[in-house]
Amino acid sequence: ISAGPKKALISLSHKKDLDVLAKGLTELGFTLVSTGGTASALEKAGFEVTRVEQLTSFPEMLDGRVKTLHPAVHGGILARRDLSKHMDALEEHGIGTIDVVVVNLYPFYSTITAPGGCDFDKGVENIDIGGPSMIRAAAKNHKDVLVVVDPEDYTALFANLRGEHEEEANETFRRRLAWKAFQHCASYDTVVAEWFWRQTVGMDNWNPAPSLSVPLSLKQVLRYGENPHQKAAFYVDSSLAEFKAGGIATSVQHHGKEMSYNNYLDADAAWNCVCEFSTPTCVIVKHTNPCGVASSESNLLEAYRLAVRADPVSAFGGIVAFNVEVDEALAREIREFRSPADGETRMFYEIVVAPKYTSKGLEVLKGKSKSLRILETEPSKRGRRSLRQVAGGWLLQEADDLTPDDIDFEVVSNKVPTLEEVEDAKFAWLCVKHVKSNAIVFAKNNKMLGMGSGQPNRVKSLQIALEKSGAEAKGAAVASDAFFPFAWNDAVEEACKAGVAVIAQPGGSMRDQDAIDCCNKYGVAMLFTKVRHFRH
Ligand code: 93A
Repeated sequence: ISAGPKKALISLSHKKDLDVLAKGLTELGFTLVSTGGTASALEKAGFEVTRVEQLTSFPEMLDGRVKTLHPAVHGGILARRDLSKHMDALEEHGIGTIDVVVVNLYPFYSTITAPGGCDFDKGVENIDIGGPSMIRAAAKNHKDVLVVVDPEDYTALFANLRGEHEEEANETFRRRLAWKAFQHCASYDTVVAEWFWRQTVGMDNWNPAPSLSVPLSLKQVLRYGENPHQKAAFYVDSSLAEFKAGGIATSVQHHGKEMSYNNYLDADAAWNCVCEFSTPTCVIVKHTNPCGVASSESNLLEAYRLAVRADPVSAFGGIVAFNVEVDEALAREIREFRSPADGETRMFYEIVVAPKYTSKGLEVLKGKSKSLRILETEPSKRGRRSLRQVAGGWLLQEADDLTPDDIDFEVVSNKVPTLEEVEDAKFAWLCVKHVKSNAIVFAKNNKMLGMGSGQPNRVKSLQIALEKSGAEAKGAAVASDAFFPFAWNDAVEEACKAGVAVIAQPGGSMRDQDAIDCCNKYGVAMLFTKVRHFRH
C-alpha cells in the first residue's frame, strides 16, 4: 500500500550503476526522490527527480548535516501500512509513503585511510548520520519498504518489484535486505568507533579498547573446516589496525584447487616465516610448522633444494614459500625436483606462495599440476595485532615482531662463538620463532637442519631436532624458544654431547648456571637472548 505515487528515495555517496537503478525504477513507475549530489547526477543522466527539499519543504541545512532528517522522510519510511492510525497520521500531515530506499554512506573508511592522512575535523565531518538513519528505518520497516545498500542487489530488487517473488521468497528477500542494511551500518560504526578510539590513544599506541568490534567481510565459504565434518568460512579483517597489513588474507590465487581451511592456516604460517628473512629464502611448512628453511643470497635454486632436503618426507605435500620473485628457472626446479627420499617421485606440494612471479615462472608452475594452488601475496606489516579464540572469548596481543636485530645475543659461556656461529644462531633463532612450543631448531650455513616442535617437554623436542639433523648437528647452532629448565642429563647436555657449536636460549631459568656450566664443560658457546618466542 502506498500513500501517493510510488516513491524511491536514492541517496548515494558511491554512485556505481546509478543509471541502471534509475532506469529500472522509472520503468516500474517510481518517482525518484534524491539528495543534492545524487539528484544532480540523476538530472545529468536525464532522469526526472524530486529533490528532498521539495518533499520536506525545508532546505538542506548546516552544510548538509541535515538533509533527510525530517518527518516527511522518516514518517514516509517508518509508517506501518497495515495500521490505519499510522496511515491516517501520514494523511493528516500530508506525508506520502516511501517504498524503496537506496542509500550508501559517506566514504568514512577511505577518507581516514587516504594517502596523505586525514585530520580530525575532516574525519568527523565524514561520519554519516542521515544515511544510517534512513537505512535503519527502512530495514526496521522491511515488510513495507525495500532497502538496498549494494548495487549487486539492484537486479533482484527489480525482480521483486515486478512481483516475481512468491510470498515466502518475498519475505526472505526483504529480511535479507534488512540484514544487509544493518550489517552495512554495523561495519560502518565499527570503523568509526575504532577511529575514535585511536584519536584518544594515538595510531601506534598499544592500548586495547574497553570493547572491540572487528569489521569482518566474508572472503570465501570453505568446503569444510579442519575436518570434513566441520563447516567453515574465511573472513577478512578490514579494521584500521589491519589496514593494508598484507599477509595471507590479501593473497590472490593464480591457479589450482580452491584453498581449504588448513591451506590458509599453513600458508599463513609459511608466509609469516619466510617474510622474516631479508636474504632470498625458501620455507617449507607442514601442519603450520616449518620443516625446511634455507637462504641463499646468490642461488635460490640451491636454497629451495636444501629446504626440501632438510626433511623430504615432511616436505612432501607441504607448502612452499619464497620471499622473492619466482622466475622460470625456479619454477622449473619446483616442477621437476624429485624427492630426495627416493630420488624418483616428483615432489608434490599443496601450495606455492610468493610475493611475485614472472609470467614465464607462473606458466611453468601452472604446468606442475592442476591442483597446485599458486598464491601471490604481500609481506605482512609489522605492528599487527593477533586475535585468537578461546571458548567464550578472544585473546588479543601484539604480533611477535621481534627479530634478531632487536635482540642482544649475550655470550654467557667461556667459549666465545665465531662470527659464523653467531650468524647460525641468529638464523636458528628466526626459525624457532615459527615452530610450535616446545621448539628447538638446529641450523648451520643458512639452513635449518632439524626441528622439534609441539612436544610437551623440551628434551623430547631437542631429541627430535637432533635426530633429524643427524651427523650435521656437529658444529651447528641450536635455538630454543624458551629457557632450559634442566641442563645435566637433559636437553643442554644432549646437544653438547652431539658436538654443537653454540646454543641460543632466552635464559631466565632457576638453573641457568647449570646450563652455562654444562656448556663450559663441553666447550660449547651459549648465548642468552633474554627474549623468548613461545608459540602456543
Ligand atoms: O550529513 S548527513 O549525515 N545528514 C543527512 O541528513 C543525510 N542524508 C543523506 N548525511 C546524509 N546523507 C548521506 O548523503 C547519504 O548517506 C549519502 O551517502 C550522501 C549522499 O549525498 P549526495 O546525494 O548529496 O551526494
